[in-house]
Amino acid sequence: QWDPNVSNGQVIVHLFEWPWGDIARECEDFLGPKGFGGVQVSPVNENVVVHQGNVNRPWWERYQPVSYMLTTRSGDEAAFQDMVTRCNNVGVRIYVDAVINHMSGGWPQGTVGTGGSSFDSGSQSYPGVPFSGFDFNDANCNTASGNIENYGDANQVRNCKLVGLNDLNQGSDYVRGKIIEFMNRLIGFGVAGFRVDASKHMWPGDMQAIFDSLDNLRNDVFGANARAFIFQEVIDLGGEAISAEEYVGNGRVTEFRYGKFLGEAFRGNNQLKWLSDFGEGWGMTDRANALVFIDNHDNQRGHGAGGDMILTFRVDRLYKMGTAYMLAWPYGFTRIMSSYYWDQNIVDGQDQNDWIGPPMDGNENIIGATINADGTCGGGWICEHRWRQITNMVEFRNVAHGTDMNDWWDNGSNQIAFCRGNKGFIAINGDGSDLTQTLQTCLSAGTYCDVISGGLENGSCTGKSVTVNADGTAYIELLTSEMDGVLAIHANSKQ
Ligand code: ARE
Ligand code: CA
Repeated sequence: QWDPNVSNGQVIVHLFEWPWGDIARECEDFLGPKGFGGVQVSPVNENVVVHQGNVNRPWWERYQPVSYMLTTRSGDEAAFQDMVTRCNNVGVRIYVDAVINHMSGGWPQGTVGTGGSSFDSGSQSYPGVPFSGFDFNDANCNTASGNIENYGDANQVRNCKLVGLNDLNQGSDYVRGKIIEFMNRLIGFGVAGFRVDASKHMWPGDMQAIFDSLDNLRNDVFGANARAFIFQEVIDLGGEAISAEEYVGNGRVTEFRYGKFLGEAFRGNNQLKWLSDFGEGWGMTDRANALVFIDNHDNQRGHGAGGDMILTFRVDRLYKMGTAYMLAWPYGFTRIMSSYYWDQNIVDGQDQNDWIGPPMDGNENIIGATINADGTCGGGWICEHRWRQITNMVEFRNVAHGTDMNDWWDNGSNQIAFCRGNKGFIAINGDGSDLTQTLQTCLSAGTYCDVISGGLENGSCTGKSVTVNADGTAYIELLTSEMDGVLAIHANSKQ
């Protein structure tokens, strides 16, 4: 199902590795008031507790399920349920990262799960579900190692192990039943949908059978007959046996080319003027099927796809420019990444610290973000979603929702501007020279506050002001000396 079931806004944020209690508070204090539509949360079900050499509680342990008990480092079932209720109460939706392709891989007997369940990866015994050897795909996998060896062979991509992870057979009624039961429990708590992890590694038909069997969403929250929003993680940069298009019948797909293309453009490997037809014109999937983002939890640390072109918080000026473009541009359903910081240690192009998990205390419990007086985060959390320039562009996207792009302008290289109907106007300067132009803003005459250099606070503008003339034109100035390379005004920022 392609509709995100939002009510509060058009942008969701991935609060990567956040504890449930902190997310509940964030919904009430920030996301609700700022017009965010929802939150993608980290995997909710029990996972392997990883201690392996110097690798201590990596973030990626949460992608190795042990059971469908709702106990992780983000909290237990009661905390999860409370979070969903409190977020829904302020109109903010919760989307669960559903890891249903596989269970854990490669851990000796005696390793425990975050909920205390025992399991044995080697004999494929997961008494907490229960799953046993019969429920996995080994007999359907034809590679010598049992792992995926060649992404050019669709059969092995779906029936063999992804990086050694025991591969569930979703063709089996029993396995389907357990997955459906798990997802329905979450729907019963009030979630609005799912990010479906490793979708490329499951047969679209099996997934459809599972999704068709899910309950309707909660009537009291979503009204009658609402269905779970599905966005499937399929990395498709082209050139493989499996394409994202095979999955659009089930729901949206993660459009990984989007962030890669934008990274290339903003990093100077392509000119911004070409972004005038960004989207289907660039070979990407239909906008109605796309879930888009600048970076995700994988490619911000060199996992997944996109390589070193991906923009992240580490290149903050470019990141804000890329994010502003994404939120102003009418393509796809948009997701913001919200990260924690870690020190990189790059050896031969590979970050040796790409495993590092969120800040934790001596008991290995996650220490969530602290909130500074200026609204930014502390304690090692980046909170891109609280960067003024990004938060304010969330409002821009909400205000412009339902309009098209019009009145594109560029200077022939990297200075661009466009309108969204008569609701919003944005200019971006990616050149090494000042932008000083009179441009069509499409807005009604008046004085507007630029929401990038500041914003409207209690009726007064803390940033630059733009005067729109009776004919909709305005003098726009975006100097290279300014902190940000973006100027944005919209119907709600009129002074
Ligand atoms: C970890 C260790 C491994 C170990 C394994 C088993 O790192 O060394 O063998 O555990 O013990 C995440 C991490 C993995 C981690 C895994 C389980 O990224 O490193 O393995 O958790 O703990 C492919 C998939 C795509 C997947 C990416 C990462 O197609 O679905 O790889 N993304 C999702 C999540 C990840 C998560 C998983 C799936 C697993 O977002 O966070 O893994 O649940 C080309 C192909 C892509 C391919 C990509 C990288 O671009 O087109 O399809 O993506 O290469 O291989
Ligand atoms: Ca599989």
